[in-house]
Amino acid sequence: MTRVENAAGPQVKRLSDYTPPAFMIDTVALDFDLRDGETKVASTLQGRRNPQTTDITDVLELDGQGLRLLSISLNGAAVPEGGYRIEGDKLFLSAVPENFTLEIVTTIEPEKNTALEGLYMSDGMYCTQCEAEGFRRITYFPDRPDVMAVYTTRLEADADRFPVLLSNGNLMQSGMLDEGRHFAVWHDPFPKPSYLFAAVAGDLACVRDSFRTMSGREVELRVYVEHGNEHLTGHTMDSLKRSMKWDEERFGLEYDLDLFMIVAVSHFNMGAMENKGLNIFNSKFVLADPQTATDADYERLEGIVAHEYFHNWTGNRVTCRDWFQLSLKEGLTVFRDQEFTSDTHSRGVKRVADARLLRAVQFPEDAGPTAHPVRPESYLEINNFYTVTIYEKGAEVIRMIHELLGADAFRRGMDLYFERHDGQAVRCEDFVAAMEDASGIDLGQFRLWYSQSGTPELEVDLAHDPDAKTATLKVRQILPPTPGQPAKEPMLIPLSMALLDGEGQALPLQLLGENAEDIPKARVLPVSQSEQVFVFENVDDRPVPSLLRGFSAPVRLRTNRTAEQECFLYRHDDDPFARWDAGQAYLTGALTAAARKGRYDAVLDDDFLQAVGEILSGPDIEPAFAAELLTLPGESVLADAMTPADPEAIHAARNAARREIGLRHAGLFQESYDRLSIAHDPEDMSTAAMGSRALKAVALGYLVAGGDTGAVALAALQAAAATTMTESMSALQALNNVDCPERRDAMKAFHDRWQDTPLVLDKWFTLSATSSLPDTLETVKRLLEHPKFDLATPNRVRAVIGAFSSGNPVRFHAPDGAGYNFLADQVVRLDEMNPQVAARLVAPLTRWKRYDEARQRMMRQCLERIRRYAGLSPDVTELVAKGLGEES
Ligand code: B3K
Ligand code: ZN
Repeated sequence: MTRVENAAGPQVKRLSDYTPPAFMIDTVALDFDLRDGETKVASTLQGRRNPQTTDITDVLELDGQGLRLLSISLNGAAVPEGGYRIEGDKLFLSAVPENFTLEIVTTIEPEKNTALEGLYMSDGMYCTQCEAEGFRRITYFPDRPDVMAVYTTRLEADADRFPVLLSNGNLMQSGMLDEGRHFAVWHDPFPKPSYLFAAVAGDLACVRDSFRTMSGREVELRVYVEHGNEHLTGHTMDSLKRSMKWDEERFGLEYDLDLFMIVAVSHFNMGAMENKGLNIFNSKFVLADPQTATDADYERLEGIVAHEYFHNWTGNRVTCRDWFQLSLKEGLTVFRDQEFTSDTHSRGVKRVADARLLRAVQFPEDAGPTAHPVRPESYLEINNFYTVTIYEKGAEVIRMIHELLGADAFRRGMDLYFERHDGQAVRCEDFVAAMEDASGIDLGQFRLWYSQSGTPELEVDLAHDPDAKTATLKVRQILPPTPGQPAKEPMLIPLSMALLDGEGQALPLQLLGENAEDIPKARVLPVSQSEQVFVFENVDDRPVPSLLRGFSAPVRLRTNRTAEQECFLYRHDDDPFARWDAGQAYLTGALTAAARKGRYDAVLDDDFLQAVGEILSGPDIEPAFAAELLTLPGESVLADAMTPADPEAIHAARNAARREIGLRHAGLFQESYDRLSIAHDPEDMSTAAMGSRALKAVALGYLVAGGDTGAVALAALQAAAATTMTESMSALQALNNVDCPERRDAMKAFHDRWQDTPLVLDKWFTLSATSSLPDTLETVKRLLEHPKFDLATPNRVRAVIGAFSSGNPVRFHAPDGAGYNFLADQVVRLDEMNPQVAARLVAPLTRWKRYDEARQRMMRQCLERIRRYAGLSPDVTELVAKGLGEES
């Protein structure tokens, strides 16, 4: 499909320009005639003037991109040439009456659609992706989420090649036609915006199951996959059923159609899509068995299945008024999937994993040139706003509301939100108002979390007065400037805290002047001013403050705690997040200090090393949590804490710390490894078994890092003997940065074994691209010539180019700039084909301010080189402009 751009160039859209649609569409009847080389789409719209608007225009505005218009008729009469005009991606139809029927016939070429938006082909099947603005690539339509209509869809195609014809809702009719063709008619009774439309036509196998809802309705569940993959759908089906049950139990939300379908496709720009009743998934998040998917893959798959299912209420039944409100559905649905995982597995471990992600990816975004509020004010290309800020920071904002209101009031708020807005397209503000009204709690100041970008910094210092027996917490919030927001208002930051005595016991927290009854041992301090002081009474000895417990707010915490106190908390804090975080704070301090000095001996204190030993030998610690405690901050998190960031020094410091830990505790790691090897069935997918394997992988990693000669052999043996992908990958990961014949042999054996299984081959590509060995960039360039490399397959692009540029900082930031140039070349090459995926790759180049002058210059040059390229997509244009500091 050729890209047709507005003659005036892509336009910036602003929230402040929002106007309601002049016309609403009540029903849509679509008829797809799917034929090789040309698909004809006939659309019949029943519409009427929007009673909610005073706009008296008689011009109906439709979106359309890359369409060939065959005919257009209004209320049964062909519209003459002068009755409409097409300008760029808009069609303006004049003289539209109060009520109307509009019939439009267009043709499209799904075979040539490499952007994978709208209707396209993947491995010989037709499928769609309409969010955010893909529907306009199918037919002319008011392609905006506040136009909600009831859809009836007829699909017609060759019966042999496309025996399965699917769309949203319920199947109404199907049958054979002449010339070996057949048809199916689907009807979705729930009004929906166009972005939730979906259609699929292909030769697919179907796995069926069913779910009885809480009101006793039987819902049919189907998972469609390529023939031969049926046996890989078990975890998807199981996750779906558990999600359906959980949403009933936790939120009282029941599924509303009689049928729920998931279709797996190999070519997909992201993870999955929540189309009403017909979710379309990247096959990576559908297909799994212990031989081909790791435990981490199982967990991700489960989380994504849950997320898409939960969208049925938070997203589909109540949707967004406009795309500035994207976090209304995404932040809330991420919060819901996080809660599902926490209730299903380990809450503490999930909280740590979410915090890790936020710090590694969202904090840098919020600190860089693409920083934007959870509810942005403007955009050039909406696809660029499916970000960790909208999703993960958005979920943190919901979580803070949950904490401020308490679980019961939050639930009442959810109920009120659905009562008020079911079937509507609304704003983040409407959600917050429902929460306020249901709880009686004023969220006025809290709303700044939606409008102010950037990560707040919380400076918390403790002072103890032994004479007055008081402990004073001085809290300061610093709100760093971000693009377009030089100065900010103080925010409401819930700071969950406790004070621990020398034994690690929490002390009663009696605030100055407070009544002495029922004193809690943990509190959430409402930090609402730039500077604030909280005084606690009756504190005899100097306590250690346990801060930001449960990661109560998405902020950067700075304290006056000593390294010794951090190690103390790492040993004793009873809050899993705070315990883990104290360790991370200690490690970040120690490793960045080593990196700054360029000294890589004795990076870690004996105190910390001892604490590691206690974790390994301590009996009462959940293995998955122990694995988190023992995992050092990633290189990107460390880079974020060092100015200017020195990727090589950070890599060296982190390696040195790993070596020290591995050497010091070789015996304990070996013991853990042996104990965890014998105790479990490698195919047991329970939370406990997965946690034990995570710890075993950590142990193997440290054994190899410690440099013991036997360890490499042990990892090689594990790779050779592995019967599951988890075992196989943990061995290969342990070997991945060691230049040895064992690594080469194991990688070759893995490649040869899995070369015909694309999802597993992607793992080989990623391992190859993320090795920190010096010749990795050369390897990556060779990978692009590999017969199985394909620029048209987003999973593969991410597995090679994305993995290298985002997951291999030391090689990507090579001092000669070769990594940057490589990425710039690939972005330009891919942009012609798939702008959305190309734009995703640009981010690392935009963070140049974090590095030294030489790197800054080279990174900027690469951005400028990309910008000079003629015909650049709006997607990449926007990110490059922001990267170069040009505001849109
Ligand atoms: N809503 C989709 C994402 C659509 C991305 C469009 N570029 C998946 C999800 O968040 O559940
Ligand atoms: Zn989502």
